[in-house]
Amino acid sequence: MSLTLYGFDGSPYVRTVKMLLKEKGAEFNQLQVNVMKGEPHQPEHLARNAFGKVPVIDHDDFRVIETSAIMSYLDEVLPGISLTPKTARDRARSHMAQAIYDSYGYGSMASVFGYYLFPDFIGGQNDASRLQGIEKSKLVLSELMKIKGNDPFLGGPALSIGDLYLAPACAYLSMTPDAEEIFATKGFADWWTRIQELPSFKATPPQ
Ligand SMILES: N[C@@H](CCC(=O)N[C@@H](CS)C(=O)NCC(=O)O)C(=O)O
Repeated sequence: MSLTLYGFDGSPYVRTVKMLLKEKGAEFNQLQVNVMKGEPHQPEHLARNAFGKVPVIDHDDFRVIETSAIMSYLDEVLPGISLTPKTARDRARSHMAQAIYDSYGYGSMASVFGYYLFPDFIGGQNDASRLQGIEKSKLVLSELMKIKGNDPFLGGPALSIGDLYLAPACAYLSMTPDAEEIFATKGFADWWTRIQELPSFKATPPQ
């Protein structure tokens, strides 16, 4: 069995996949496709993903693009702990977290952490978009914490794919002066402490 991950360590979506691979204890090769250098849009990577995005994985002769597909595929085929909750309701909670992050979270969070950490990549420091991003990120986190409720993780009692989606963008937000305001949401602090203690989180710092 061979497993190759295409995507560089600065990408939140790539880190989501790497955290799953670490949770599973899987062996894999990684080929750094650097988003900051525009490498996803070079012909070599466009042949892997015509939309010019990372991550991409090759599992033997089978290629998967799109983080949601990669995560559910790898969770199913790799041995180790399952990151898919056991009940239909907890699966829905994890899935809601993933979809909310994809649809409303990543873009708004990136307009905040990108402002400080990667201004050139997001087309320069735009205060209006950063302020809008702060408000939307707060809404996203407060809705996700409602989904979590009193459980330790977004999909219930155990770590699931939904948590692995949210963690990397929160790591970038935590490096900005806006983190305190965005993270003030009820329930977030406990979840964030738990995530930062995960060996899979510690083993995948952005570079
Ligand atoms: N829908 C894609 C989104 C992945 C994505 O946005 N990846 C970013 C890095 S975090 C990327 O490849 N950006 C390159 C670019 O847009 O030029 C997925 O779920 O995998």
